Amino acid sequence: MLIKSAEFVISAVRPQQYPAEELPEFAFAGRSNVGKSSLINTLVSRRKLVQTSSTPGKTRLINFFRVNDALMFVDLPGYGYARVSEEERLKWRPMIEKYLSSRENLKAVVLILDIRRTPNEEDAQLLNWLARREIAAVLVVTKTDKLSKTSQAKQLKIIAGALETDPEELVLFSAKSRQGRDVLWRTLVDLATAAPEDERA
Ligand SMILES: Nc1nc2c(ncn2[C@@H]2O[C@H](COP(=O)(O)OP(=O)(O)OP(=O)(O)O)[C@@H](O)[C@H]2O)c(=O)[nH]1
Ligand SMILES: [Mg+2]
Repeated sequence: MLIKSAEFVISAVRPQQYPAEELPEFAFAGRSNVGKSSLINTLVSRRKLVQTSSTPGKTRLINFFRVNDALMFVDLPGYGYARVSEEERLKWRPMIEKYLSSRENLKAVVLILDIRRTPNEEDAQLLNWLARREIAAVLVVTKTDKLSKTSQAKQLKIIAGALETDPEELVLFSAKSRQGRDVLWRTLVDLATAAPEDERA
């Protein structure tokens, strides 16, 4: 995918702050520090469009980015970071659920997982929550550069098992080597251009 433009639009907390629902939208979700913001930067080939950090809990608001004037990417705050205050943790769920359940233009949620870790209860809960609302989920396993090919294959089985899916359903990704960038772009473009259910022949 050739990126002609990628720009920050707004940081939102409340629905009134969300931008217009005029472009196909993708939200990026996952555990704190899993690599959500890095993945977006890799997709848009901008090193610093989205702020990344080795300190977990960096992204606290819902950040909207406009790509090629054709798509909207939404960087969601990560879940499960123990050291954010209880107050912030309690705000997370309603803020994210409100966003996910209200966006008419949301095409899919890209759920990002760390190849080195077994998915936890929160990952599984989010996936189930999306399935119940018939929101498409794209499963991406990132940081593949951290493991050998043999360990990767082993982890993929464990991750797929924990999420009750097939290892083939998982997109392998690395912000470091850029593995998976083209595959993920193709998946997103297909989802963005697919006709809505009721318009299909
Ligand atoms: N080796 C390697 N490191 C990565 C990769 N993706 C992200 N990282 C590192 O992981 C750390 C967290 O990355 P972020 O992109 O900020 O993660 P995040 O999920 O946005 O984190 P929060 O906003 O805090 O939830 C940073 O130190 C990144 O450099 C990857 O594919 N490979
Ligand atoms: Mg982030």
